[in-house]
Amino acid sequence: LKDSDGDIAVKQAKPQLKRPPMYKVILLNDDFTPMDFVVEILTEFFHMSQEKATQVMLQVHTKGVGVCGTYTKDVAETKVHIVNEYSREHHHPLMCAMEEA
Ligand code: NFA
Repeated sequence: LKDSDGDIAVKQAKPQLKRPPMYKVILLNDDFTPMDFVVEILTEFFHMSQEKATQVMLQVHTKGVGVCGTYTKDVAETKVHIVNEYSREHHHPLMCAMEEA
């Protein structure tokens, strides 16, 4: 790259100051998955208390979507995978997904 004086400007590596993007892991409502199963997912895989898990489950049930937690990309991807696999194994249609926070 040449600057206004015609000098060659060498591109300098800028220090990495940005934090990595974070991702929300979300649960989507459906008409079939038992409420107890959703609470179990939230306590087992997202380390929520029974009370917090019940709140989040009811939020998903009434509003259609709820946040399980916010994680780095790798961790969010792994959680989504594990939850969806666990739900399928138990023949429930529960859907877990992720979106940039
Ligand atoms: N809507 C489900 C039911 O009435 C419960 C549910 C809650 C499913 C949260 C998925 C997520 N059994």
